[in-house]
Amino acid sequence: MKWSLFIGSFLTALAAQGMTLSNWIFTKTSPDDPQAEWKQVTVPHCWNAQDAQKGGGKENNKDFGYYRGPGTYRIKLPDTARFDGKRVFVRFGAVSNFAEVYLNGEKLAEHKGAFTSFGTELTGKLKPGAGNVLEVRADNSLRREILPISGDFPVYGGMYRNVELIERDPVCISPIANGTDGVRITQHNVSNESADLGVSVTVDSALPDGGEGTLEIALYDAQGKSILKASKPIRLTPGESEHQVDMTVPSPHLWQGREDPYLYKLDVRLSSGDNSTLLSYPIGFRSVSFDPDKGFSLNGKALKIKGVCRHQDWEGKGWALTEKEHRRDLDLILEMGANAIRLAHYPHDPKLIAMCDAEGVILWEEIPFVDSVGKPKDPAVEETTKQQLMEMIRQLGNHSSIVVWGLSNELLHRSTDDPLPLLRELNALAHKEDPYRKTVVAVNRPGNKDLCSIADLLALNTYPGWYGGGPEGMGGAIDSLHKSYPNTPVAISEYGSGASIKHHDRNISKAPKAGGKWHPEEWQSRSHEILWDKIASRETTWGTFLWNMFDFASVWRDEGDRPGINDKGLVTFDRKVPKDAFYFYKANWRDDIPVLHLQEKRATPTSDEKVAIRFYSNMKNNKVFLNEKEVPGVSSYCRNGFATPPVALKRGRNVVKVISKDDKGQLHRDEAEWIYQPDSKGNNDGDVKK
Ligand code: GCB
Repeated sequence: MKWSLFIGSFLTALAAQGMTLSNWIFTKTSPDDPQAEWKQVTVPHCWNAQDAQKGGGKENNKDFGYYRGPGTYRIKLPDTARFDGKRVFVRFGAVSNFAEVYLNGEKLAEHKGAFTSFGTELTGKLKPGAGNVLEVRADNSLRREILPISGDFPVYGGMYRNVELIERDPVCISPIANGTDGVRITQHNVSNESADLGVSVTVDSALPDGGEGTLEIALYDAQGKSILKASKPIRLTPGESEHQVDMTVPSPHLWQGREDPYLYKLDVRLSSGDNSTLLSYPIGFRSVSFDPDKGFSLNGKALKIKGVCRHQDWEGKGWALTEKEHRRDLDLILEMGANAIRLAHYPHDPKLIAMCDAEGVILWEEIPFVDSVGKPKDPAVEETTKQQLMEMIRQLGNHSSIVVWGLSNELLHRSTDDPLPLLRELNALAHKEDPYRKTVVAVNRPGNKDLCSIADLLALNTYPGWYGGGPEGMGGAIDSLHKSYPNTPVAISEYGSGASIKHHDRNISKAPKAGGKWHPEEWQSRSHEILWDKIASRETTWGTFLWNMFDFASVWRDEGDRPGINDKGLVTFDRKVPKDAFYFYKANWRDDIPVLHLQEKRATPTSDEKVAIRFYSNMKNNKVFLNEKEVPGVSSYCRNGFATPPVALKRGRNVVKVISKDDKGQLHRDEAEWIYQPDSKGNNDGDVKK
């Protein structure tokens, strides 16, 4: 389709802040080429939704195996008549990983970094009428100065979060200051008695003398009752000016994580003559602390962080997710009973983070400083990395759920030059930008004292039971980390094993080859049972985050049941199948509902005549039946995991059933059909052979 023949039209849904621009046209060829082929796309859009998920890349990142290059989007803006007397801004949720913004061919802005928001003002540049064309030239080529430049996940390309057209009065709260919406909220000294609340507002005045205005801040409780109001007259300068209002909230109802995620509503209003902007924010008041011996506390109460890590890609969608996919991810995480997420390895969508505020989920958010920095002394690398950190903190810092900023992951793993001087600067910058949150680095080289002593907190990525040693090694890993850094609060930032739902071996007793093609699901269950046991019996971490909640794309991997995937997820890439290990955690992490799950349902047909019947249950009264006959001798073999002694299956179809009684006397059941075929090839291997 030719550009001249077709052009995307503006859209449509009115979002809280503005108008969402979703119907664009797109080309990978040069937009200056009159023969360029354009196609209609809906934003959020990702141009690697297919090719970055099929594998075939090389680990050294020189041959990615998926398209990394330019892609251009165009849209025709609405008739300017509707903006009469208003200022017009555009804000991009995220464009990967470099973007230039043009209006009617004139370049207005550019942005580096794939995960943070940015914007620009269109006022004064728009031609009257309906002919204005907004163009975004995106590019996800590898650029040395834009991290990440390493990692096992793809840097998908595209305009993959929402784009908003925002109207404002001439004197307004800036909707684009450093990609924020102009309001930064801080909280500190939070207790049952009071909380110090700071609201800093970037006002943008188009008046030649700046003018005057009033800032009004109002806090409402969850029932809408007014709690606190403050009003401050302000003198404005032309362009942007910063204004701060500090307040003390008396006797706040605290945000107590999953137990009680209580949110207030904070209204911020700017008025200046007839001009006004009103913005509202949910806010939960909380204090957190990290202790090297006792772990994490929320509002002075010890809280065991049961965390998972999450990447933001979905099968068939790449990074182009809507609220629906974020919600599904969070629902699965909550169903399993986790209370914390490490948002790896970059800033995630504020939509998901807002859901976590409301659900009481504790968050670790981080910048994409992964493995390697390439050339850290290059000023361009330093500048862009600092910018990514600053933008993350300013854009996401209003969220009560975020308790820690991650600065790096596994540095020195593939480094060329020394990344530590830059890491030190990042640590200082994080504290300057946000004096009230701690910093953390995730390492896989705990012996490097220099690296491990830079941030406030330390966390270890460790894979006993997968990349070497048995899962029992987790106990020693935690203990020796604590011993080496007795004054630093330590966490486990990654642990886990790969698993395919198509590979089965009921008798597996040691790890398969990590890089191999045979990843039986049962090993993931066996290893997590032991890993979690070691974790649960220790108080000296401030948290643990399993790797990973979901399978994710990993172009250079060729392991498990298909190329291009990291299958350490507890749920499949398409989010359709929770693996058995998901239910192990659910049975251990949920104490609010009865949980029962019969394992190895997919391990059929089987050539094993005698099998132990295993299940997870958080109930005490459990009975197992094989072909309607009760199997005696059920015993516990791990935390909330039970098994029968080996029992003989009959040839052909067998019905296995577990019935459990909860405290209220209610019965719960789970069952499966297993086909015993003595001649079936392989060992309990379903339809896939070793
Ligand atoms: C790690 C990395 C993570 C990988 C993971 C793995 O330590 O931090 O990005 O995906 O190992 O699965 O190997």
